[in-house]
Amino acid sequence: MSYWQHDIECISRDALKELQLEKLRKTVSKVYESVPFYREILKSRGLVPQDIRSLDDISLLPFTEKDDLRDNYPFGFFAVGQESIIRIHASSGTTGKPTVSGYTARDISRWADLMARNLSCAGISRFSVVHVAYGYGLFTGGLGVHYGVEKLGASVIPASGGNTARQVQLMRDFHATALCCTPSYALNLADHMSQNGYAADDFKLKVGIFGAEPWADGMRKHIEESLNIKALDIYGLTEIMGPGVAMECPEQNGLHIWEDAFYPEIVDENGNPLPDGEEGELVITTIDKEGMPLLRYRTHDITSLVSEPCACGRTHRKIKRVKMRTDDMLVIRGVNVYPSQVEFVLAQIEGIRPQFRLVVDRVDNLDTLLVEVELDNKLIGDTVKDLERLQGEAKRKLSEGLLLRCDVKLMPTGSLTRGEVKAKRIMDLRDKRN
Ligand code: DLL
Repeated sequence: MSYWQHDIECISRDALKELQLEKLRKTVSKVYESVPFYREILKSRGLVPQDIRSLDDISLLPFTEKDDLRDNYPFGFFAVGQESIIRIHASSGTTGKPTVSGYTARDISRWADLMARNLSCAGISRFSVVHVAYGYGLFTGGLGVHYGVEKLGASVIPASGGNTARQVQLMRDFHATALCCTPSYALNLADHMSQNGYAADDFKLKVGIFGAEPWADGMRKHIEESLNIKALDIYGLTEIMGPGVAMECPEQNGLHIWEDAFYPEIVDENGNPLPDGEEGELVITTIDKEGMPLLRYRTHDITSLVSEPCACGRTHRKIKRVKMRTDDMLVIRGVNVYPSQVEFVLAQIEGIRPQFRLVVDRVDNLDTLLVEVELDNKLIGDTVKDLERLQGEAKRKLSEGLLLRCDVKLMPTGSLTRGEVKAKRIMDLRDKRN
């Protein structure tokens, strides 16, 4: 039996829009009553919730920025009292205070339901054994996926992150059929398997559900080949819910964003709405949340909306895979560099893996870029000459691809990720030099 909720996932676009408008109006009324931040902005614009009469009226509503959440840290955006909140998550907050998200019992149940839909979309059923190696804790990955697996009725292995050797053993012994973790950790698991003499046949894995960080098609190919699985992309963020806001279906050409729970928009750098198909920043309004509903949240993730019908039959629009964030861009000696460009170039070079870190520094007032990149384990044991040639090739291709001179350091397999929550792609030391 599958969890596919045909009525809602294949609902007609007109019925979906009607449902969205009803939920949007409820959400606006709720935040107007309960969240001073929104009430004050709406009042200052002379607006009351009843002014939202059509979905297009969403453009009357204010954007919410990560900084607004920080300014109201920790609970200023909660729309219910603490007695109604049953769980709190927070994102790591590498650049300041963490951003917090609070969930009511209904929110947790809705999230589990959406996650069950996501898993079902990947072909998982109650006959599946799902190994969850996303971190459990304040990070939404572990618990978010976990509750979805239970709701679906599959068996969950709550492995959390770390201890790769043990994870591989558990996956083999418990006959895991699905793996959920970050794509960079999936690569680590695959390496451990091949380094320790396991063959793909030793495992029953069929599908992987990977997300929480950008990963391109080169990385997908690498993972699919080494684990002999289908690798699907899952998107989400703490502020909006956690994993499961959007999920790739087996067509592998975009992620369905669940429009019965989220209202997506794409905007340009000035916040002006862009039509479907055009690339810009994803903005999400939650239309089915009680604990912390957000209006027009600026995700800073760059993507576009796909409105063409999908062969899988689901009618919810898709987002293209998120390759970069607006705030990911590095400016090095005046040249704009995105980590996704580096990943793209590295994917074309035999002998290295799409696992890298950009170290930016300033020497004698000049910016420098060092790309640390992991060697493919198949190359271990090759001669120093081979390594020198590989380093030279990577340096040349990166310098050409980025239009920027850079250095390359080859790193041992597995040295850049150790199953922490997410891969850290950028180390910018320039701030320390000022
Ligand atoms: O990463 C939630 C999550 C957990 C998603 C497990 C998928 C799987 P945060 O820690 O709040 O939440 O980080 C959210 O991560 O704004 C994106 O920039 C990035 N991100 C998440 N999923 C993807 C993805 C979780 N599939 C931020 N592709 C988001 C690219 C992603 N980037």
